[in-house]
Amino acid sequence: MSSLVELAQTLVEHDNFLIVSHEHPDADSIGSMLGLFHTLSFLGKKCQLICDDPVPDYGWPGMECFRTMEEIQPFETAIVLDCEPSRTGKFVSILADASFLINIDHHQGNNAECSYQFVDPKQAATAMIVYKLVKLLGVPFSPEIAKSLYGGILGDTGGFRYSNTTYDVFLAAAELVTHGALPADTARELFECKSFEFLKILGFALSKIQLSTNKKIAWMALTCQDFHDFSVDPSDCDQLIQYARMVAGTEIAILFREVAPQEIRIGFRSHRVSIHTLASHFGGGGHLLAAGAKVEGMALPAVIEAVLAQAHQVLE
Ligand SMILES: [Mn+2]
Repeated sequence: MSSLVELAQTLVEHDNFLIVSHEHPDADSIGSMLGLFHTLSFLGKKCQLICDDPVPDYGWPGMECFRTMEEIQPFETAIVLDCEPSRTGKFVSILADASFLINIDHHQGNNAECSYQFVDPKQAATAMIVYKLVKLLGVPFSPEIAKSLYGGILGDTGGFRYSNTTYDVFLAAAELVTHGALPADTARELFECKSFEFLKILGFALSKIQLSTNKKIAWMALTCQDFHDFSVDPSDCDQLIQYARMVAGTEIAILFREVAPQEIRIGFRSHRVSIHTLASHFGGGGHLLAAGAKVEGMALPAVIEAVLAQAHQVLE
């Protein structure tokens, strides 16, 4: 049974870290990576931050330290944050070189094989776990650490709106604000600063939103051609699902993105019904009320049909 104290001890005992997270990093993966990077650096540890996808330009301290696959220097200990190691894309092979592999996550069902694993699905964000680690390690919250972790928590709680927004989350956020996190700036960076192209495709997606006959499922589907027409990267459009989720009276929201022919990314959101099993049915995973999957080898209309049929079963 792993504990946070043991995890803190494990970090102290190791050095020369490589920190990595999932593909298409979100606010929590970036915030927890940066927060841990600043913390380990404070402890005098050698540390590399790695990401091969474009990192959203939130302007948080340390973002300039991200390196690509080609720039990786020799390392000893790898830390995978906010996902299981198999979801790190092209870094999977690099992680095999680590003499010690640590996995820190809050996703339900993560039971990956590694040297040391700490998974707590009760935590609202991986940044919450890192926040607790920082305290256990006795590292003072610098503005750099505070801003990064606050951003991660704000991202995964949807701006303190989702059901994972607990008393603990508010306490952590308050402490981070004391140490330099900036609520208004971070909220704007995460939720209110969209590219012109994104707003155009949002308008298009809203005009195409669909509702099941029982009015319980709202979904949106965008094709490769749509992304091309609007000059938007499909990876930058995962937030569209927030809008499908707003339809009054619905239980489940689904976003289909055809990122390449016969490669469909599916996002699921729910207000109450667990959609975790729905996502795992299609090879994905996530949380009880927010999950995702990727289906390959099927065309978009067939995927939509299969997923909607399964979603109706979940509601029965
Ligand atoms: Mn997360």
